[in-house]
Amino acid sequence: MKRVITYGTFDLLHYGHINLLRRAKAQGDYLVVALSTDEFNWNQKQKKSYFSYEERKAMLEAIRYVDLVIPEENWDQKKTDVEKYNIDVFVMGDDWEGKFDFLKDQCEVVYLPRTPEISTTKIKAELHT
Ligand code: C2G
Repeated sequence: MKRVITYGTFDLLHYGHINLLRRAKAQGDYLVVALSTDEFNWNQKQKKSYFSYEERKAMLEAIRYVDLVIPEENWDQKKTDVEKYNIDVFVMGDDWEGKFDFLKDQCEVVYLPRTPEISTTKIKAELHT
C-alpha cells in the first residue's frame, strides 16, 4: 500500500484542485489530504477561506481520489505527518517547487505542474466584475 500526502486550503474547490488530487492519488494507493484549518489560513497564510474547514473537509471527502482528510494546523507538521501516516510520497503543485525537499530523507517528494488559467483568486476577481 503506497501512501501519498498533499497539503492545501482547497477553498472554492475547482478543477485545478481536482487535477492535483487525481495525479497525487495516481502516485500510490491511498491519499491523505492535510487541509489548512481556518485559523492556520488566517494566522499563517493571511487567507480567509470562503468555506469553513468543515465545509471544505466535507467537499474533499466526497472526492473519489481522497481517502483521508486531516487538519493542517501549522507549517511544521509535515515531518511528523509523514512519519505518523507512513507516507511514501509527498506531493505538491510546482508553485512550491523545492520548498519541501527537506522531506526527501523521509519519503519521495513530487512537485506536479499546476493547472493553468484557474485559481481561487481569479474566480473571486471575475465574480466581482
Ligand atoms: N493547484 C494546482 N493548480 C491550480 C491551483 C492549485 O495544481 N490551478 C494545486 C496547488 O499547487 C496545491 C493544491 O492545488 O498543491 C492546493 O492549492 P491551495 O489550496 O492554493 O494550496 P496552498 O494555499 O498553496 O497551500 O503547507 C502547504 C500549504 O497548505 C499549501
